[in-house]
Amino acid sequence: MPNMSDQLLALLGGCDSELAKILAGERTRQETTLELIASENHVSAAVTHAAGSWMTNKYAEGYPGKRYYGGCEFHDLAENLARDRAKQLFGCKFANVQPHCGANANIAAFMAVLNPGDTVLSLPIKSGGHLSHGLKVNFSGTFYKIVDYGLDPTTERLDFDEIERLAIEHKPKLIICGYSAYSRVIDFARFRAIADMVGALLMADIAHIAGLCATGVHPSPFPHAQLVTTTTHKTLRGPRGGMIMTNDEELATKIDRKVFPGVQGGPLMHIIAAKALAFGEALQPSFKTYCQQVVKNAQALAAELQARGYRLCSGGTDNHLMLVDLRPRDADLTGADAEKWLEKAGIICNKNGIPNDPRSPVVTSGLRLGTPALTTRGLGEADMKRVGEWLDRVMGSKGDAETCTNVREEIREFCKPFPLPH
Ligand code: DSN
Repeated sequence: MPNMSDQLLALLGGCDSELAKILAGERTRQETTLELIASENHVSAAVTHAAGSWMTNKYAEGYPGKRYYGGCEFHDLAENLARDRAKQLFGCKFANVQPHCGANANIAAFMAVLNPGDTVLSLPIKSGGHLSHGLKVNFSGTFYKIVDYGLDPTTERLDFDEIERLAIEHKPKLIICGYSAYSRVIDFARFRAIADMVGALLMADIAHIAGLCATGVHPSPFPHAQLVTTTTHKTLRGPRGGMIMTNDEELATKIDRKVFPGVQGGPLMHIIAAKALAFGEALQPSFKTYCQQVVKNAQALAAELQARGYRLCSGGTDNHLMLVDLRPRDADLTGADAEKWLEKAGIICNKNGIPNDPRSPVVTSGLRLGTPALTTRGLGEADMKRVGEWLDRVMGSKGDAETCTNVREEIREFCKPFPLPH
């Protein structure tokens, strides 16, 4: 099969050598580094090229069969295919595949069920939640009354007694579960029981764990959550985008209206075509094996880091990510320094606050590490031991220039048998 990335670069080289150089540089960067950002992945060549296809040329405001523009015959087919595959994948009755991203999906979901000023109970970003779940400077914190629930300070896990107490006290209209930096299984049934107790709706934002939920590697939010939002590009390994799902027909109508015309204009039809393709890939048995390996790899990396003196928030991981408290290894080590040093050495990750972090969000005492991208490249549990050694060597040296250069070269060599999908 021809290498389509090479073909794209050759085409660009002929018409825009400046951009061709930038794209080639990024491909080499991805190919020669270890990607440990928990929210990133490497899509298949087919998804890359569907997302870069001529489907980008079309305006298709509206929904299949009810568009505001002519010429949508194939766009209707692509969007219906994406919707049907999403429903099959998650075992639900309705999917809107148009949100451009996870935050847009959340805006539309909020607008479908809330009025400005209504109360929402959610986990704040500083404890592992997402900014669109109620951060003051975000739309969510601006237009709605947000009540925070926290994690149990000892176990660093969800504290359902406290969540129930807050729900009874504040009577929220919406309770949100699903997080950006929480490494444990989410008990959706328990959340629904609390929501029902106070007459709230339950929204699960499964942006991070979508692939795991689709394959049964993490329990499904259905039938518990009435509203399910997600991104399509993290563990689900599709193009960058968002989606909203529900089983409730009345809610489905409201969601459609809030996505378009409520929040967005023309859908990104090239991305919707790529979503259809990625959902088809995720329906294959091999995708379940992949998701199982993502978790095994995360657990292997977690064990290696613990053996080297790092503390993992909540004591470990059940999913694709871990939150590493750096202080027990070195009290002066910050997430910001570690992120910078590791990048020099070819390991890409992000600094992350840990629960009750005494340092600011731009400094932090932690790192968030995830295994979806490395697992896509074919790395296994034994490789995670090596990754843990490199992480520790760089951080243990305090970013010493020679150590970073040596590790960078070792990683460049190590990556060769693990090419990106082209
Ligand atoms: N920025 C994403 C993440 O890294 O978790 C969430 O939107």
